[in-house]
Amino acid sequence: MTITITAFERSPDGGKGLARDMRVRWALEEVGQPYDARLLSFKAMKEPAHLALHPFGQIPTYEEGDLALFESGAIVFHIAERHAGLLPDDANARTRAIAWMFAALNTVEPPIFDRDLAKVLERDEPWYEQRLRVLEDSIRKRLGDLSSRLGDADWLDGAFSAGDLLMVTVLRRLQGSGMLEEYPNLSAYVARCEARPAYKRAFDAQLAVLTAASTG
Ligand code: GTB
Repeated sequence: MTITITAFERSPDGGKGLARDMRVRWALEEVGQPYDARLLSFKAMKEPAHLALHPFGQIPTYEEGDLALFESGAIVFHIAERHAGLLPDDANARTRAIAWMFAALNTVEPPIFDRDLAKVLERDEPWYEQRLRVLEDSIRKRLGDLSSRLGDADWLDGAFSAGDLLMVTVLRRLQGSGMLEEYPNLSAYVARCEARPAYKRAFDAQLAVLTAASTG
């Protein structure tokens, strides 16, 4: 059955692979599932056809036969459940990998997301610098704890899993901020993921969208 995901027609990140279709593309590449990408403008995302798939008018979505999904975490979880390669077979290890998926999205991503938002929306506020400091302190606390837990292991818990995949898509948003670079084992962890052939294929696919848009 053909899998179709949605992605930005023109990602505001300029091809850095920071939009959330990247995690879905990467998960599909890890498990060897081919997919099509339907590209959407910001306008099309808010039109009824897309709102029927995604109640908040966002990307990514995922369609496969009569299944339509939204929320990148739910999509990655679905892919990991259906195909070998992203969740361990052992029941306890599998549950722990799922806990890391939640940790990435619920514990580590929120202050990183809030910082990105503040940098765009709150830059002119008189309290901006103070707010930025508070957010960066929260991020450093998460990174410090994560760095201690990872130690010198390659992955968060045993073999590479969907937990690592989501965590790294979250950490990548900090690249170049200086904060991630304060934790050499986390920088190396991100680099290890970026070196995976499946990651590279996903990255190239999202970049090709932008290249086609700028030459077309
Ligand atoms: N919780 C949802 C999920 O995980 O799927 C969040 C989905 C979401 O935020 N989608 C964004 C979107 O559709 C794109 S990924 N935005 C359009 C809208 O809301 O109207 C977020 C994103 C966008 C841009 C960058 N960037 O330029 O660096 C990074 C991440």
